[in-house]
Amino acid sequence: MMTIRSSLVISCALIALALSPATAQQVVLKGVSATPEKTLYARKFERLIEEVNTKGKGLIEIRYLGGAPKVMGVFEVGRNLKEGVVDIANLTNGFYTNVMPEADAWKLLEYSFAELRGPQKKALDYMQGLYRERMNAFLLGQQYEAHSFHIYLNKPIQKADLTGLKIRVSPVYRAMVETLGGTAVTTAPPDAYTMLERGTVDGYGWPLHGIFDFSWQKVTKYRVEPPFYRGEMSILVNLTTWNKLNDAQKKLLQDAALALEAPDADEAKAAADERKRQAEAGIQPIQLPAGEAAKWIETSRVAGWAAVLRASPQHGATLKELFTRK
Ligand code: 173
Repeated sequence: MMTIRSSLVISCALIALALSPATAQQVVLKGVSATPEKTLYARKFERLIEEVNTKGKGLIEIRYLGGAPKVMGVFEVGRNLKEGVVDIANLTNGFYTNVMPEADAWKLLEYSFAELRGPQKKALDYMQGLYRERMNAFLLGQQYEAHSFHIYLNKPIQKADLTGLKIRVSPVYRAMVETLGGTAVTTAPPDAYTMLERGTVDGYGWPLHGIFDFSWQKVTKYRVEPPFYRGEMSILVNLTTWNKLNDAQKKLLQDAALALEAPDADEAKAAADERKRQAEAGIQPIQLPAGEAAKWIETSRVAGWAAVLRASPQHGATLKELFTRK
């Protein structure tokens, strides 16, 4: 039988528990994706939100405001994260170079996410320092590392040469397109459809995956092979918000994000399926001849690093050192 004394001990323990920070009122974070809701490059982030909200009941909730450009401009997401208007964001490097020019270097990284978490941790630590300094942010995790980029065109090319062509870009492709003689036009992804339809641009840069989300197959004739660079979508948290979280809240977010860094097991098949799906939709691959293909890749790399060094004389050389294999 429970004595008065033991029930008193239990009541005191319950009161203490209720007052401890771990059970303080749950935190609500405002979340935004820089890619439109329910598109490929928003989906993993949306899954993370569901998981955190399910497992974190009473502890933490991510209130999903939706994706850009519906809820805010694509190139505003990084700035809004920095200013704390947004607490957690899903965005790729090319969308926030206006806040952190060095983010552009992610596309040139020659290591896997797993290596960044292990033997190449100093590269990740260096970037965390820049996130802190430039945008008051913490990089929670990255996704889609096996995804690389293509130039899609409506006029055929035979060489690594974009002279006379106007290409929709995000900052990811700008240096490459310009070095190959093309004219780069920066737009938010959903704007590309009308521009292609009207012939305002002759093509665009985009990863292999995801063009069907925007119906671009209807206004695209060619996809140039080979792919170049390396994709990533980062999940960033405003650092002031992050620092206010308790250990349990941090762990829940961190574990969910790290789970997304694991490579997709069926990536090679998914890439083959996507090429087939594009072919069936009428998009022809342009296979550049070997020498031109090599020039295509080399130009992307050389022009990419030159742009990083130009944008960040202070950190560019260190990033090149940390990001490339010897
Ligand atoms: O807008 C883009 O073409 C771009 O840079 C990008 C990067 C990763 C995923 C989707 C788009």
